[in-house]
Amino acid sequence: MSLSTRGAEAAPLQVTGPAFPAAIRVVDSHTEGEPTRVVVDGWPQPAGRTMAERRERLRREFDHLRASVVLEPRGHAAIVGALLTPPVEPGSAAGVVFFNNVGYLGMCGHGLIGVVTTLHYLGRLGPGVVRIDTPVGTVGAELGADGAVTIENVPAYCHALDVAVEVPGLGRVVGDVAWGGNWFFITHLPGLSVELPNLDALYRATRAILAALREQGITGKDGAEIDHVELSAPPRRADADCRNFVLCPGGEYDRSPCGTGTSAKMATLHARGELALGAPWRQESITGSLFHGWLTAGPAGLVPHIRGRAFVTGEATLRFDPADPFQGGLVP
Ligand code: PYC
Repeated sequence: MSLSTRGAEAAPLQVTGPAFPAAIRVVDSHTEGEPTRVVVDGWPQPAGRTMAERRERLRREFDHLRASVVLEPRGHAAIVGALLTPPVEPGSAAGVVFFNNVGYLGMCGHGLIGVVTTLHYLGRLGPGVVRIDTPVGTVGAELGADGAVTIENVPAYCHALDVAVEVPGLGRVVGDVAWGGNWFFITHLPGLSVELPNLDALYRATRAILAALREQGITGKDGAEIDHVELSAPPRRADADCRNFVLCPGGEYDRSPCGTGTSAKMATLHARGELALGAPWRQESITGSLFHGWLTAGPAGLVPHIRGRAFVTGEATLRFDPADPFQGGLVP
């Protein structure tokens, strides 16, 4: 029997649709448990003078690549992707747009730590400080001699303290609205333990809060959509100040303590007079991993610093067979 099945009799059906490259090369890592997939080759560069323009071009022209790189069968719903671009600001080494199972992020703290660790792994970056442009501003990252990465995030701020939202099944929930590179509603629900065996209940509660925020028109500044919900809880680790559960926009939870979420949390603590400039904040995730954070004062406001570690878990060449019914990913 011949293994060749390509007979002249069966010309493949030609379906026109979005164009896929033959291959895209990626490097996978996790940052304190949360996965990042950095695209290192094969994805056409989006045009645009700013990173926000490039993110928009990605949304309009290359969304099929986002889905095919992140989703099953090549990935899974929790992966955050990172597309590297040339920089847009003088003094920056690169630009990056982060994306996930449903769309695009402003900034991504765990993702930036993953990007720096990946660039080091590829031999493109040594220990020291780099500036990287994102759609919400330029951020800094320092790779330490021990392999840990410290990011200097975009300025964070607390938009509103003690905002009440009526949530079906939960009643009146009070929380803070804060920016840390993405928009967060940060609250705590006594009686709901932040433990992995309790994931179903945590998903139900945070998804209900997110839906109620949308229905009741509770937003960030200038009507910006709040797309992350963060629950704070007492720490389990002796070396942590707080444990969290963070629901991300695609409906998945952050396995890391969430860099932008920790930034937003520190801004709310500062607004309450509970975290001084320079004071350490040790944020534990639901998986038990830890970010070290602190705030400094910058010309544009509070600058969050987050330190954590990422580990490379694999390298892959993704293929896009035109005959594959799931060439563009298993889109839910
Ligand atoms: O670390 O900022 C973060 C983040 C956002 C979504 C997933 N991780």
